[in-house]
Amino acid sequence: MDKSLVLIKPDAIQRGLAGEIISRLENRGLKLVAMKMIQMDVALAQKHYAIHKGKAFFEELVNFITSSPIIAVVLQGENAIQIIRKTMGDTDPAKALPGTIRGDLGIDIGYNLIHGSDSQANAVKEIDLFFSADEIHDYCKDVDKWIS
Ligand code: IDP
Ligand code: MG
Repeated sequence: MDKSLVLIKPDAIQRGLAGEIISRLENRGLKLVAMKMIQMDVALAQKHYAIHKGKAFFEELVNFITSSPIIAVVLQGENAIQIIRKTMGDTDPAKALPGTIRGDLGIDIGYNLIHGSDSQANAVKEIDLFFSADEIHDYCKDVDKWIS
């Protein structure tokens, strides 16, 4: 079972879309196993987005992600990483397909509502940045018996 880190970004919180976005992921059948609202500091933002250091948009990205609270979520499920990325849509909302979170709710690449881990290795690293082991819940949903 994969686990993935999702961040509901400041623009989503500001626009009142947190519930809508989390709902779309829950509705796919993914299981919420951890959730917290935090305001990221610059050190955490730089670690989380380390791969983008040196790019033209890096400073803007760090400023934005630290500008207002976010909700960090861990979702679990078969192929969770891939399913979340598909449900998010293309990084640029202008290119994201209708039906995706970014394609339905976004318009600007800098304000694209959601972060989702892009690989198993990055998911492990990112979850570890935001959550301690005892904040991640291991529980069963009866419906899991029907689909696994
Ligand atoms: P992802 O969020 O779809 O994984 P990444 O390429 O990892 O996309 O980029 C991380 C974040 O950096 C994006 O979600 C977006 O907020 C921001 N970003 C990426 N490319 C640009 C750009 O060209 N201009 C402004 N912001 C960008
Ligand atoms: Mg990324």
